[in-house]
Amino acid sequence: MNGQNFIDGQWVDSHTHDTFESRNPADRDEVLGTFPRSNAKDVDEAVHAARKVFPAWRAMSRIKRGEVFDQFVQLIKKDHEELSRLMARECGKAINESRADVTEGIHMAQYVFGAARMPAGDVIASEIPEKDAYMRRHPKGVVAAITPWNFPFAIPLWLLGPSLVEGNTVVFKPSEDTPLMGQKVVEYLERAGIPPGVLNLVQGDGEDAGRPLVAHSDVDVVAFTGSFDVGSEIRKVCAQSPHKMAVCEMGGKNAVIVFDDADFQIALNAALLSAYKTTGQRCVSSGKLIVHEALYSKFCEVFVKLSKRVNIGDPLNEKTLMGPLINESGRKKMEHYNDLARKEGGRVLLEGGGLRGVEYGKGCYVSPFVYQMDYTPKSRVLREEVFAPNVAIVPFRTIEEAIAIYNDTDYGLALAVITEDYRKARRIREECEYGLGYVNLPSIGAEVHLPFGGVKRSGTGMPSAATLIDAVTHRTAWTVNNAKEIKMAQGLKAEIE
Ligand code: UN1
Repeated sequence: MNGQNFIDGQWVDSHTHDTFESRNPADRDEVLGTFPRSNAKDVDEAVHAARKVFPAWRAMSRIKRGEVFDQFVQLIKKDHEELSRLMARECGKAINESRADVTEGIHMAQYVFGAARMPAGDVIASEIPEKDAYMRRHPKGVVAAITPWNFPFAIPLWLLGPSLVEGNTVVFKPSEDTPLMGQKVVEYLERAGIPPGVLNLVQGDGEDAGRPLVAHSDVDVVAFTGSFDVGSEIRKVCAQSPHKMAVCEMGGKNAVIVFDDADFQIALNAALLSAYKTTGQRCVSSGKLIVHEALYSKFCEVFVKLSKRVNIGDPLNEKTLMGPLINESGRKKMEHYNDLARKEGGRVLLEGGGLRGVEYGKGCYVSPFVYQMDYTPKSRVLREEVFAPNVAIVPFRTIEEAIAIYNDTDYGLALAVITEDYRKARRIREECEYGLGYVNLPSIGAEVHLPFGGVKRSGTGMPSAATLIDAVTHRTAWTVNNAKEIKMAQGLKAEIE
């Protein structure tokens, strides 16, 4: 298929007339489509279209804007399976997880449709009895949404849903690894009735399309999910503008903390799911298992035994747990960290990394790499994100040690704690640095109506998903005097003498 940009309600090619391909990471010979390699001129047209229609979209009833998402849900439900299969082919995500990704997108659309009928502000008390005071949310204007390939349906919905229902217009640039899913999101929103110019799609890479979009003077908010390096670049660019806000969800170095009283089965399953779902390519994946010394050797033994049984292969096979990594640089990065783990003193329990051979030859397949690692401060493999199934199992003795091992990273996104003791869980809750905490669960599996975001290098502290509303709206104060004379707060005299 020949993909296009969507600008001001029209499907158009890029001014560059240049294109790029989307290939199946499980079979690099399969081309899913070609897409426009857009440049600053395309971006400018898209932002211009979004700016032009903003007053009309803002003036529309919030409930009517929400109804677009009801229509969208109805269309997506009919094509759920087809979209899931396309996603599995475009990003290599196992089919069961691809289905869950589409479902999560549906959930976000349902959420914003419902939220459109909920209060758009608050009634607030005043010092003056005759004064009525309100907090009213106003849309900010044009939102640039830049999304990753690993949740190519759900995350666009996380960003587009709240932005659009609150009355902003959007320029959307999906990852260059999943342009087809990006185009699908827009096609369905168009069919659901989004008016021309309200949602614009610009395909392309970060350098030629993403950069001018972030820098554009008519963009008010940049909502981004992706790497720390790109996110911090975006924040710098936005900081140079007098008004622009950056909302960035970046990486994580997450962990599962297993206490000595843990339910062993829950601990194992939580660790396996956190490490291997999406082949370790979630920002909430855990490559650091912090395990109490009393359980350590048994845990290592069983975890490795089960890691050997992980089904790796075709994402469309129902039994597959791990599809391929997204691309060759993902595989190189994993191999780099496997080597680093050895250099930093890791004791390898399960050799893993790139898989070759007939079955795997056409994709970037990898197998789990598992190692024991004693904690040393500043260890890079225990602090940096790998985005692949590279798993360190680290022993600890005291809860203070577990907390220190968890916190010793520049990231602070997700943690899971496995214990039957509520006091231990509570200390983890209070003393670890994270945005998402899970008790007796894996570190993955957010729900759309909860905040999603992290601290430190993981994010700007302005969560995405449903709570993105705080970033895409201004809280305005609106005060009304009902008295026949002016009365002032703070005891200010209201007469001119
Ligand atoms: C991400 O990995 O970028 O919590 C987001 C989860 C998902 C979202 C992950 N719903 O696992």
